[in-house]
Amino acid sequence: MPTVYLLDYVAGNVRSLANAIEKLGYTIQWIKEPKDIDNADSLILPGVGHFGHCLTQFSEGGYLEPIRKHIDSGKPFLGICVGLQALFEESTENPNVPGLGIIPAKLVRFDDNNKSVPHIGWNSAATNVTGSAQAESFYGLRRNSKYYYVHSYAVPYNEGLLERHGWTVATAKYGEELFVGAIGRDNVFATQFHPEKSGYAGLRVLKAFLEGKRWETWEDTSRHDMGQGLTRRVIACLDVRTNDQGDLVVTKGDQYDVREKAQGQIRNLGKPVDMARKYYEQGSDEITFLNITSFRNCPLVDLPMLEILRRTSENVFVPLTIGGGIRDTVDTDGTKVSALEVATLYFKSGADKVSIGSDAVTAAEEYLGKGNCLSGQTAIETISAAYGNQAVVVSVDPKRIYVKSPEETNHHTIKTAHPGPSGETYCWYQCTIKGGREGRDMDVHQLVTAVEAMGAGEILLNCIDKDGSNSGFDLELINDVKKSIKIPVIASSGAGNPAHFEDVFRQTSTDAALGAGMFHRGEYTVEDVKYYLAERGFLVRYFEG
Ligand code: 1PR
Repeated sequence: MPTVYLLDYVAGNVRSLANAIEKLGYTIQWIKEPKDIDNADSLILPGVGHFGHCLTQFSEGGYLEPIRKHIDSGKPFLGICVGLQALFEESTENPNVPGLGIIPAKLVRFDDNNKSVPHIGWNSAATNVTGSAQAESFYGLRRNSKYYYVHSYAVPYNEGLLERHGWTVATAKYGEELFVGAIGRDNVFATQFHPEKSGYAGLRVLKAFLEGKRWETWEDTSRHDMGQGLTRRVIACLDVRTNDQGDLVVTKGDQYDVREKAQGQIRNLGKPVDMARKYYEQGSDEITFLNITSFRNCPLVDLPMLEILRRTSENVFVPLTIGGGIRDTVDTDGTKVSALEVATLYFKSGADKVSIGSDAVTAAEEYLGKGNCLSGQTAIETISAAYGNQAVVVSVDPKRIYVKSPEETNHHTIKTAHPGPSGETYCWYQCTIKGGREGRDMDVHQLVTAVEAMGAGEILLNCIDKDGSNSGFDLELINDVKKSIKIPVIASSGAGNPAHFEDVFRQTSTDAALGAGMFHRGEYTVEDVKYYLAERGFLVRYFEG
């Protein structure tokens, strides 16, 4: 089997890249020290995290010169995400740290005035070579395919500039900003997106690189351009717990109660790995696993959850998020284990993001209690420092509390169009912990602004009142949270049919929407939702198989 050399220099999920390469029939050789690069016929530089951190690690580890030498020798080189960024001159993320300077341009942060940053989701990577039935494909990139991006910094695209230096560029557009999505010249190819997380479209790009197929002619059978830009992200969520027989099953509650009303048994809706694969094939843009009883036991003995991730990531090539029990903990033998170590276990097993619930609330309470002072010690801070903000999702479990007027509470209220049981026209959203069992003296506005300051990269916004109700998302809550923060928001709880997804994308500026029960009960597929949205003018991504 042909061998590919992979440089694992930063903490990150390189497991999924290894899985994707192995799926294509190659074996992986990990580069452990600079001299190993001499043996590499084909070198891949993956990357997540910060530009400065990555370049400093190269430099301190003595990798910079061997990488340059590899590139100069004409042997194939692929850079992914920060691996692409490293090829440029510099980034405003860390202006004092120089890049490799192989490509004459620099990275700047996306403008967050009218859009969320980081840029997370599925976007295009389109070259100018388009149009005819016999199209030329650059490293397997296709005009109508979508690829998974997650980054805050990008190289703005100036038409013709990089081309004059011999580079071929594929672009993507976020808001009004056109940026470099992929770039290549001679033996060098790099993608800002993650091919290993981009479904079949991404595997095709990896395959083209591994087989050295820079240009390929293919039959473009699509009748029209699907449209460029960020697609509407639709996510399937699997709440997982042990049932009364001791098996890990996918379950689903109504307002977080997961027991059948009649027999009192845990609702068993299927097997986690099989269901994740099913949703991947229906076109789910990400899969989220929530270990919903994690607060009762130690995640380190929860090996089946790690096994679920390992097995899922072998065949599911979209981002995987795992939540439940991400916090400092004590193992059954008394060993203290930090939240960062718990997260590392999950990342090594194939997770791309961890989702923090209860611990984020307690950390935010401390942050606010100390006058908005960062400790540097919380799970959010330590994990985002090591793996990047994009790897840390905060899952919020709020409950609606009605009041007659804003003066009745110290909390941030909103005027609601859905009055309370006694006709109250205001409400606030109370944060809860332990799966909604314990309410805290903190509102959602306080929580999301605090965790954004602490380094969270995304908010998974549930709503206990709406969970399992099939009555649509809580649009008022979502709009209120979107106004408070710049990081992306995933709207969750209440989806009962495809029209609810249209409502949430039309009436709020949410960055993604998540459904659970309606998919698990087989009432609609993820593809049904995508078709419905596409018919109404929204840009979506379909599964390519
Ligand atoms: O507190 O860090 O250990 O994390 C625990 C995680 O488990 C949190 O993310 C919390 O939201 C979740 N959780 C805990 N208990 C439950 C429960 O249901 N009893 N599930 C629970 C939360 C909510 C959504 C659900 C949507 C969509 N699940 O993720 O999937 O509401 O449902 P729908 O479309 O069917 O309405 P920690």
